[in-house]
Amino acid sequence: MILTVTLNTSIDKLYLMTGIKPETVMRVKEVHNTAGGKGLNVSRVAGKLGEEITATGFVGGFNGKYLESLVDNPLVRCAFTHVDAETRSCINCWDLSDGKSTEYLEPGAPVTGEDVARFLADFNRELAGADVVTISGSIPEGAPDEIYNDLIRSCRKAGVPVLVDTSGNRLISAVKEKPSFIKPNEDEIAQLTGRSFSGREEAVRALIELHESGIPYVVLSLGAEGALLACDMGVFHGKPPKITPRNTVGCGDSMVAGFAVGFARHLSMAETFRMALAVSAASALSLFTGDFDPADYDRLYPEVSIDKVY
Ligand code: TA6
Repeated sequence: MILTVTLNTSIDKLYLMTGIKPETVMRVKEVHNTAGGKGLNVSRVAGKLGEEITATGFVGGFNGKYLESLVDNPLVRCAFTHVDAETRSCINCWDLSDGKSTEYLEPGAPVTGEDVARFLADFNRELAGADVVTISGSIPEGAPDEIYNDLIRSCRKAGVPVLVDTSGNRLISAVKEKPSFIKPNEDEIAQLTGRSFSGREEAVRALIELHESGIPYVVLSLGAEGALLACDMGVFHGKPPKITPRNTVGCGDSMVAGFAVGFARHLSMAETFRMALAVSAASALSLFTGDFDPADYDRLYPEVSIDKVY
């Protein structure tokens, strides 16, 4: 079972419009609502890959109940901590005329210290049955800045691999606890190593430095160019075949889902990396965040190239 943590869940609203113009009144052609927040995207994709998921985090108010009703994969069990604060919405405005999208991420309503204590009790109860844990996204106001550090320490004490996909100071702080997997962007790698880098060679060196600091798997996403993975066996460049993406929002979450499933199934590094890249590329072909067509995944999986670069 993969235990996912989404402290800042969201009703993700995809607005399809044509020719978005500022300072005008725009009519939205289509609205698609999904249970969102990065960890919910991870949950949906990992569930669609066939793994049993327990989804945890905060949900609250009418939006919280609506979010749970949107979780429709029987493999994904909702084990959220219910709070009074209304779950936020995140809006992705998609312009059909040029395929460009702009996201508006609400901060998330504040949670109380009592809410946090209940979540930690819920998390530690579910951790007992977990094979892998993923921790994704931002945290709502009221949650301690170090909460991810506490969760990582609990996972390490329980001997459960923990994948962390967050950003900024939370990632910088979480790395101190040596999680099993991180997926920093270039700016975060520069913050973590204390120096900026340019070019593939310097990126490889920075990933090796982070790996050697005690993080078993360090991934740098390269977008359409795939990703670099630093691990005990060296540094690998994985690249999916060229595709024409429809919606890249949530592709990073899909990549995390692929790694989590690979870890849960004790697959080899190569199979895990291939799965992560294929499902991330397949999710870019879906209009909906945190979704993919299994036929796309099956077609892309053998086409992924993985080369050892160090
Ligand atoms: O990565 C896409 C996404 O998960 C959206 O679905 C939206 O929920 C947003 O990110 C949330 O990001 P945050 O960093 O606030 O958790």
